[in-house]
Amino acid sequence: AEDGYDLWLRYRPLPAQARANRPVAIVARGTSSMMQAAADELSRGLGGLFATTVARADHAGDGAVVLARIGHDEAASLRALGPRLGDEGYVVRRITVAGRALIVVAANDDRGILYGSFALLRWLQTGHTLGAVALMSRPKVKLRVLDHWDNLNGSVERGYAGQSLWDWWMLPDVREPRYVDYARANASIGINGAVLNNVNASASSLTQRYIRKAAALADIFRPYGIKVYLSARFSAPIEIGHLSTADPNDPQVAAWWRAKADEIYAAIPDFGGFLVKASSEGQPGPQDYGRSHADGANMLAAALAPHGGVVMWRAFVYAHDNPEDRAKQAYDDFHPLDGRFADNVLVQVKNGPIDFQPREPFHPLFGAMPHTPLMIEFQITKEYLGFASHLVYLGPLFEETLRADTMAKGAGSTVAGMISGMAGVANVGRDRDWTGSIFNQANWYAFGRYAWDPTSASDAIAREWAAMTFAPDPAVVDRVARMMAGSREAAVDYMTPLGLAHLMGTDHHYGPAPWVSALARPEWNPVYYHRATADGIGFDRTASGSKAIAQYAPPVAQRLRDPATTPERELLWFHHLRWDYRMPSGHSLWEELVVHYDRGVAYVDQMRGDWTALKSNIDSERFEKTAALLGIQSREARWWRDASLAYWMSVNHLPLPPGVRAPA
Ligand code: GCW
Repeated sequence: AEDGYDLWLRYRPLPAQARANRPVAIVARGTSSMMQAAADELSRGLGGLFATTVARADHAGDGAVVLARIGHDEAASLRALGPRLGDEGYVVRRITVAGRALIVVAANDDRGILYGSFALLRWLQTGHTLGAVALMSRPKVKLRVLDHWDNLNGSVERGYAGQSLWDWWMLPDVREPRYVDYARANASIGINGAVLNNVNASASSLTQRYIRKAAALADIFRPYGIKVYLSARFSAPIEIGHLSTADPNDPQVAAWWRAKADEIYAAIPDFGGFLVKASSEGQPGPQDYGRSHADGANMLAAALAPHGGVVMWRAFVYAHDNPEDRAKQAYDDFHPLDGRFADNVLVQVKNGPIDFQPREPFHPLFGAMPHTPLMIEFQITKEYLGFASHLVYLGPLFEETLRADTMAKGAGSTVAGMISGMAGVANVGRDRDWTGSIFNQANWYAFGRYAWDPTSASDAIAREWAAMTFAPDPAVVDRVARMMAGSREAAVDYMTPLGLAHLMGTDHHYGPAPWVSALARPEWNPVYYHRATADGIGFDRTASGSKAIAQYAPPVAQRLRDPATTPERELLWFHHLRWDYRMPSGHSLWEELVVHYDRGVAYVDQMRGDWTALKSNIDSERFEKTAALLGIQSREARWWRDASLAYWMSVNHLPLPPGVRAPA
């Protein structure tokens, strides 16, 4: 059945004319489990695409696909390319060796060969011919990691695709085939790490029992180049170590973590390291003992260093009271610590300064920590973007932040150019289609492709995904890519246009609630963010307000200070403006807001129309489910628009502008 389980690795037969030049055998020059995984995938993939059996062989006869290390065996003539491939890079070429025409997948390491094998399959799946293959690529970012917010009881924080993939109860004995398929999907897009458990971590995940379970998953993932990491609860020495403190400066605490790291590495020799959420949202951390984030991170880093592990220390902090502006705290806490972290610490910064909103400006820590390796954290799961029911392609969101110019070292200091790792909060669960909807699979896919190359173009990724997921037929690809292209902007328009943020319902974050004002902490309330009054709307972050703009490099701050030079899409993030403020379009701010809400609704209707037009091109199971979800989205886009406008009108007492509302 077409239930989406195969993701983008469908391998349905290519059209007959594309099958002319078919591969005759797969020859692996090596015996590692990674080389085997690559050969198995090719045998499955080529077999499916060419509707034939492509067997493994030892002899590379004419028409064989050969996997070999650069400079060796059939890849001997490619030696000169070695230095350009580095670690994990690959080359796929059609070359003639002793009169035999071969397809050679070559790399300096087996991981590169694995990635090259998937790249060859992708080449074919996206409608290209075997004879024309000529691929070469290497990752631009070293750590490409999925963060699972999975709890040990099987629930997933902010997960909208069913229970956790990991069956902790049955592990380590029951090794579900699904774990292998998860690893294949990740390897196909270059993801090389997985943090198994929620950052709101249970200390139990570090007990011997759970280490054995994690080790079983690590064994399954290893052939696919995926390292396992764990979220570490900072107070674990108290909870499972029976110490009276977790103070990072206490030698007993440091010794406990060293012993714990030794224990983990005995079970998982290539363990990746720890992800830590500390002194944030009620989680324990070094600040409980009057120590800094650097003290905490460095203590853990010292325990991992002898084994080659890293600490990914999150900068998502808003612990102490910050009634003035929550957006400022991460910078205030971390900027002074630049240069004080151990070599194996990476500071993991969310894409924006608040929390995975439909749109945020880039986080001011990018560019402000020149002596600290940074990771960027995106949310793939759509906590603030309509969960699994709204079609929102995140490629443009990733692209917007990665291309943002921090100006930290002059023009061209992009976020993409300064990151050592990319983490994505996973959107997978036990649903048959993994992600709760077919189009959500595209966000997992796009995350991996961006982590490989943060300078990618979101439209090209959408087209690749569409071809692999549906069919490499231009009529399908064009239409699907068109739907995806503006879907995120549409969600911004009907939820939080012109730089508004955090207007979602309390706790669940689904649906509009801009009127909420009485929650215990000021920065939990939507009114804290929009600041709408009879006179105007928006959060003043200029010198007359919270001064958050000063956290950006001077040329950026300069531009943001003035509403006229602030990007329109971020206008109300940085400025409180009168309802009659004149927009470049000639509309008043109020009129412009209404235009955006309408535009968002209209886009959803257009997506529905596009999808309906694809009915004869898509199998009924995937077609019907997506159609139903678009129905929900169309209803809820209107809910967002109408509830938001009704609320703004109750505040500004303005009538709906005449003539700007599109027909319903
Ligand atoms: O986005 C918010 C979520 C929390 C989450 C937190 C974080 C894991 O609402 O559920 O907790 O961010 O990123 O730590």
